[in-house]
Amino acid sequence: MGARAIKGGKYTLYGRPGSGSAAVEAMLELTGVNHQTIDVGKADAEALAKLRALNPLCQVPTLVLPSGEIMTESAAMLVFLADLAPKSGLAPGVDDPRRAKFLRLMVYLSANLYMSFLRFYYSDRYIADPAGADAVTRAAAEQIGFEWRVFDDLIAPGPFALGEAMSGVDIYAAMLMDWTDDRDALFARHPRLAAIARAVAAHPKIGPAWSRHGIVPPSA
Ligand SMILES: N[C@@H](CCC(=O)N[C@@H](CS)C(=O)NCC(=O)O)C(=O)O
Repeated sequence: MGARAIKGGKYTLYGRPGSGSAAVEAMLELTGVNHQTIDVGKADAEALAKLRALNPLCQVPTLVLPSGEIMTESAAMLVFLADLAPKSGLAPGVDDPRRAKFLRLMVYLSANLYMSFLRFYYSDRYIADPAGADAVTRAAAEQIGFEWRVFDDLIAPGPFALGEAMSGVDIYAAMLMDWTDDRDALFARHPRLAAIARAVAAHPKIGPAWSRHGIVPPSA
């Protein structure tokens, strides 16, 4: 299938407010591809069964490409969609010297922070003895703090993760920042992260998607 077919057809994003589908929804808006979103309520057995048939992990985001192919993994979707719209500058091209850092940071966020948030919010899945779940949550919170410190160091000097221009990394990171338990403390410790969260939320095509997902930017 050629690039035109990939761009021309309709994408279907299975998501849920406040979930990892927020960044993918924002990217679909930014790249201007034809798409629809389907909300999968946590208690909607029928919708969950449909999602499970597409993605055995029954997780959102799950993206159905125009070809019918199923895509899971938020970071992969963001890179894929940003690559479809090279003029958007949301993903440096393969020849761009910033490409390696772009890929590194996208996978860093997915493999580290996203996973730590899953331990934080779904702690009972990570320990056989339910009595230990609180300890898993506390350890995840510590790890999240550490991983934001490392991220902040990696993106210096800023203002955006890759320098002067916003990219998919900033959008992905801004969504994950919103999941941080004590956001005010995070933003006080890391003003560069707060600035990214504000700039991403202020983007006219991202703001509406953020509102649908209840993402509130930090005050100035
Ligand atoms: N590695 C996946 C993780 C997706 C994920 O865990 N999504 C959460 C919502 S943010 C979910 O659907 N959880 C429901 C469940 O696991 O039961 C990605 O990056 O897309």
